[in-house]
Amino acid sequence: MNFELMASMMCANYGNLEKEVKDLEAGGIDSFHIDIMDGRYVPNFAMSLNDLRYIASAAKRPIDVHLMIEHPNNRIDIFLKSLRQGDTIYIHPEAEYHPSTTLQSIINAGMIPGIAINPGTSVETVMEMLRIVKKVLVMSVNPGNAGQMYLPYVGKKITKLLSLKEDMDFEIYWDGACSADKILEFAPKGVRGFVLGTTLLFGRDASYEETLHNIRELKF
Ligand code: S6P
Ligand code: MG
Repeated sequence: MNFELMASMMCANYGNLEKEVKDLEAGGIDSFHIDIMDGRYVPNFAMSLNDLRYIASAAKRPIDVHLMIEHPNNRIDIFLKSLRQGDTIYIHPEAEYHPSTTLQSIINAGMIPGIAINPGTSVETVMEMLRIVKKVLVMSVNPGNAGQMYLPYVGKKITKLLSLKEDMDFEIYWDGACSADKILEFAPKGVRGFVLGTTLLFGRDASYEETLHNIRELKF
């Protein structure tokens, strides 16, 4: 089965970030998920611009930036300059007055545009943006922290998005409390990728290579 695995780098060991990047790449990670927070849109400060730049310089695989900041359009150039063509930027539509303008800036810079949808945000309220973006990051926890519990009501929203993705030409990605049973259930249904954090990848006895291999083989 073809699905992508992303590493949630706010869960990585900051004591040796370069080794983390190398080990994850050697283990077969598809991309690095960078959670940028401003302490306003979400009540936390996870990663910052310098973390993003460092990981982008150390990594060969693509970067996915998940912007949990107010009015990303005010600062989008800074992020665009720190990335390579083909990297992804997700914005939260609620955090922006004119999210389609921000998405257009991302497209014009040669990056992949995405939106992140909070658990309490309906598909209907982002419907027009589904025509613009290539990726939809479905939050299955409220944004702001790693290590939270899965919110089961999000499952219905994924079903709705799965029914729209072909016609509207986007792929669905999962972010939050991603466990083995979620991959087993949703990868066959067409969810394209999964952000892995404390639930499945980090802080375990197994090496990244072993864990990622087992996930790809669906050996849980
Ligand atoms: C949450 C953030 C996520 C987390 C991820 C961590 O605000 O957007 O990307 O880092 O959910 O994974 P886990 O398995 O600890 O929930
Ligand atoms: Mg995230």
